[in-house]
Amino acid sequence: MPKPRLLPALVATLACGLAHAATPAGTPDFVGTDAPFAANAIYFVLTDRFVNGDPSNDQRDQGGAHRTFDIPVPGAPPGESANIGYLGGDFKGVLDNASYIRGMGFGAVWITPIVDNPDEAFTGGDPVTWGSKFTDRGKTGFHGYWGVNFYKLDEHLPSKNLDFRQFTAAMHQAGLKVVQDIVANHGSPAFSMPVRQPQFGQIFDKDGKLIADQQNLPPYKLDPIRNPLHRFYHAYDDLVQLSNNDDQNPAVLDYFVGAYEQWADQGADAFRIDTISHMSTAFWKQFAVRIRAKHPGFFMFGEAFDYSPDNIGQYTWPSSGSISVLDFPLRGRIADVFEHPGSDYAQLLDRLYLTNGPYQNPYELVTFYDNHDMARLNASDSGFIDANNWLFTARGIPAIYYGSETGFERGKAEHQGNRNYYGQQRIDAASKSPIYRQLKRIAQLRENTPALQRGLMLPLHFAGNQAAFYRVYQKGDMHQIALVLLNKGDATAEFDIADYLQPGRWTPALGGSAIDVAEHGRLRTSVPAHDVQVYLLDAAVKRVDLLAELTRLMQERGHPEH
Ligand SMILES: [Ca+2]
Ligand SMILES: [Ca+2]
Ligand SMILES: [Ca+2]
Repeated sequence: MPKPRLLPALVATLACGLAHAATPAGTPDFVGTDAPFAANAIYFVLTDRFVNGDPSNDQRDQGGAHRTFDIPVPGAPPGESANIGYLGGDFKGVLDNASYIRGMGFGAVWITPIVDNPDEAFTGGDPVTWGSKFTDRGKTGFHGYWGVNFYKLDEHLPSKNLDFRQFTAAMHQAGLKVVQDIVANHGSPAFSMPVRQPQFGQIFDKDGKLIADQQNLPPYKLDPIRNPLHRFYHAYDDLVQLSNNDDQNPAVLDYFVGAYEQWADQGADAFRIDTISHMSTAFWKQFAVRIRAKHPGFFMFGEAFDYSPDNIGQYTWPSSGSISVLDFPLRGRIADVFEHPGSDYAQLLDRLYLTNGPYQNPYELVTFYDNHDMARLNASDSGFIDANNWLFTARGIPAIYYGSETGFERGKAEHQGNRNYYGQQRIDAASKSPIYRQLKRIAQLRENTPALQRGLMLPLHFAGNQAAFYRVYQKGDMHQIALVLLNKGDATAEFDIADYLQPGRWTPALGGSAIDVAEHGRLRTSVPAHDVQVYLLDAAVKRVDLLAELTRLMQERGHPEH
């Protein structure tokens, strides 16, 4: 994992929020992660579907017979819609709402791939119908995952005086980091077209020269030995009709290292790696080493779309490049718990892997409940509020998909509204949503509470509608103990905490009265329905059994073989 380093912002937070003096020498470190990026919560936008900030880059006439703008999915039930064309969202739309995102308590924005995608709708594959999966006929690269030139911005994104470098600089100015979504596994759909289309199945280099071309051939008909334009690809398929980049070919590695180094040089702060499990760990190891040679500690997390922790854990190991992953296994349980009011918090416990787990460092996983490739969380407003209260207090780096702050298109999968256009009007009205108000409260709390961002997690009580746990950050002369109490029930819940409870004055971070806890005392309090309370004790850990338990958590954190 990236070398420990404290961000100036975190140091400032720690300086004003935490006790410094009176820490005895030799105080042990209790740290979930020191990766600076873990201080941020992530807001994920599908750029084309967030806000159209500049109609002049919409390319509404693009594509000729295979036009690309505004293509509704056929077969929508009354009152519903989905779209597979471009809808105009761009860098300016994201930047115009930087203060909205920042104000909600997020420190980073994950944007979909920025590289050039084909300028026509795809004519091969299977037809897109309402709710269909793995269908691409008639679809465009509005999502950005069909790259043809990975060194070039797609023309729908920038505006005058707002190229990528200017975009990242302005985002940084607004207090937001930029997570760039990157693809190396595939280019665009490459075969099954009735008539060959320009750009599809082709890849161009930095100078615009054609370096790979599948020529509309099925993969098994590729001839990499004799045809240099076929050498970029495997002669077997991978995902639908997408070209399958040859991860054994050093030229492929060079091409993508060069491209993504270029974007990192232009201000990307972190990478989200698409389809990481569709390429070898040897490829990613070399990729990560080369990116970090120029950008030390560069944070990356991969999408291995797999609910098995044993399958996805390997990507986080140093032998695979120390790349974190999206926490799919926990996501499955989060949906089970927060979509179903009668559920039990204990279902989350065995997907945390706080000790001797499959991950190099479970505290660096990116946690989430839905995204663009699955149905959005199908929960009530209360369910969303409860899910957010969990995500922003438990271990991991929370990522929220655009629109979730208002329950936008809840329960909807791709081709059913999942990726619909959000727009300025909904953003301007977001504060009317109870989900938004509670999300903002808990996200801002995480932003101001190092223990919630990066502290060790010690579960106390997970049962029915209640969960209680500590988060502890202690390093050098900085220390903070947080006690998190969650209630996802419809009635007020009583908490009576005694385990590992250190004496002192515990301050409620979300309002209420401080509680003085005596030696071997208890902390009794109530938490309203669908709410959270966090008590903070800004003190070094002194209680003997708490010291012992945190020492064990620290020693057994991560994968036992590393
Ligand atoms: Ca636009
Ligand atoms: Ca394009
Ligand atoms: Ca592949």
